[in-house]
Amino acid sequence: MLDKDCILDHVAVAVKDLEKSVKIYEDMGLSFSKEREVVESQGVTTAFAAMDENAHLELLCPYGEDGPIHKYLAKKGEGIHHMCFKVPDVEKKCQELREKGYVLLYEKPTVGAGNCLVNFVHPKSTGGVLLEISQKLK
Ligand code: CMX
Repeated sequence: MLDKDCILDHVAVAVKDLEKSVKIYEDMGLSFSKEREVVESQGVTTAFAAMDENAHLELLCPYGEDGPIHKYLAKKGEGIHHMCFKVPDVEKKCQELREKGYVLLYEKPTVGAGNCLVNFVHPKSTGGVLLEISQKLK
């Protein structure tokens, strides 16, 4: 269990060249995990760097011509793509949000990067910011 109901887990940036972007944030002083995780369901390769004891920077790079990040880059170019909040129970949180009128992208949470169960709140219902809700799996 988390000691808070909701904490910032990561800020995600859509990028065209993963290693070039890793270098930019290393120049800022962040240290990246050597591991690059492929999330097949989203068509992306990711790189993570810790920003503090909870929050990470996630770089998202598409590896094909499908998926939301490829589409986002084609339409908007590189930049901040979403923010992710970690909660103790993602299904419960999504239900609470639906009851408040927010639009969840998936009926059921799906497995995302870093062995987490995730769902997303559509940017049209959050004032223009795509929000990810995530629960760490054991
Ligand atoms: N932030 C803010 N607005 C966004 C957005 C984003 N990341 N992505 C799209 N939008 C906006 C567009 O600007 C557009 O607005 P207008 O109608 O005003 O032009 C609208 O949403 C629809 O955009 P679209 O390009 O037609 O995109 P889609 O509706 O096909 O998809 C979304 C948008 C959010 C449903 C899709 O990106 C999605 O399913 N995202 C969730 C999954 C995801 O982002 N995965 C990334 C990897 C996750 C990870 O591993 O961490």
